[in-house]
Amino acid sequence: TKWQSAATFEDILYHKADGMAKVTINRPHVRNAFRPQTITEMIAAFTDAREDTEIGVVLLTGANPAPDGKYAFCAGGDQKVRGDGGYISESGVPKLNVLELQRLIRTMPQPVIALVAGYAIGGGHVLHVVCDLTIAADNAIFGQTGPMVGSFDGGFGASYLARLVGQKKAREIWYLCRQYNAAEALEMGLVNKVVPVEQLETEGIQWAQEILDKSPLAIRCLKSAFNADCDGQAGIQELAGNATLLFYMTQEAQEGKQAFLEKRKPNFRQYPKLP
Ligand code: 2NE
Repeated sequence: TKWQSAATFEDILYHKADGMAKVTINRPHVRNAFRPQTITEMIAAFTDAREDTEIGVVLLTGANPAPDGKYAFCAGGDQKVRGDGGYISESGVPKLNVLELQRLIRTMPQPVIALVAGYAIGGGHVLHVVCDLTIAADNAIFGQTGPMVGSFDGGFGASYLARLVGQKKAREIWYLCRQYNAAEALEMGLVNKVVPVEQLETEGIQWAQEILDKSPLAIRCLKSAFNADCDGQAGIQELAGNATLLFYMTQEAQEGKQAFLEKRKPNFRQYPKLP
């Protein structure tokens, strides 16, 4: 795969190739922990990928290994810039914009695959949780730390995690703040597959290319259908948005628009009332 840089950022790398976009958190000196700027850049990259009609799958990963040889997907919010009202941005404003990024990953039409090598911890763990699929390297380590460091994610980080691994396991993960290895993560249904670390990207590309061979509208509708089961009215809105998109492609819907533009009464009687 010949990755081409798609934009230049400070905290992330953003590449595209063969129908795929790849977002790489690039702060290995802090185990790829994110500051507000990191999240702002990730939102820009994911928004670009969502709008790009050539992109069918997005890979999310961390830059590895760090100079000390250790691997990390993401160690969550950068505790060095955490202030009283959230994480302090360069402009001095506290914000938790990672929740907006979670919603973007969750609701964008294309599947997002997390490629996790090393630590996926805290808010970094929640990022892989909200991705559609997760492929783990054999050195991956998963866990939440919130109750240890005075934080928690009671949104997707709690409720969707419980959908993945069950209520008892999700409560264990949050209440005890233990770390789990790749085999344990696979067993509890937290990840889709475990591969040797040097094969992680190759495996992710293989999965992405298999998805890209499938009907994009079918994949899009399935993603929103899976979300609709968990996401309440917002999930139904997403699924319904796809129904509207498909309806706009029919002659019946186009008759309504055409009649309005031609200042005539629409002739909807010509269309079959399917059983
Ligand atoms: C990830 C972990 C377990 C790795 O441990 P280890 O021993 O491999 O590395 P070490 O020495 O702890 O870390 C290496 C360098 O990265 C920094 C460290 O401070 C250290 O730098 P120096 O102090 O040597 O200069 N680093 C690592 N994680 C960082 C972080 N999150 N913020 C700032 N610097 C960090 C170990 O590093 C660890 O436990 N990290 C902290 C994990 C954590 O508690 N994250 C925050 C959870 S809360 C959250 O993410 C959140 C939320 O709950 C709700 C909304 C939004 C965010």
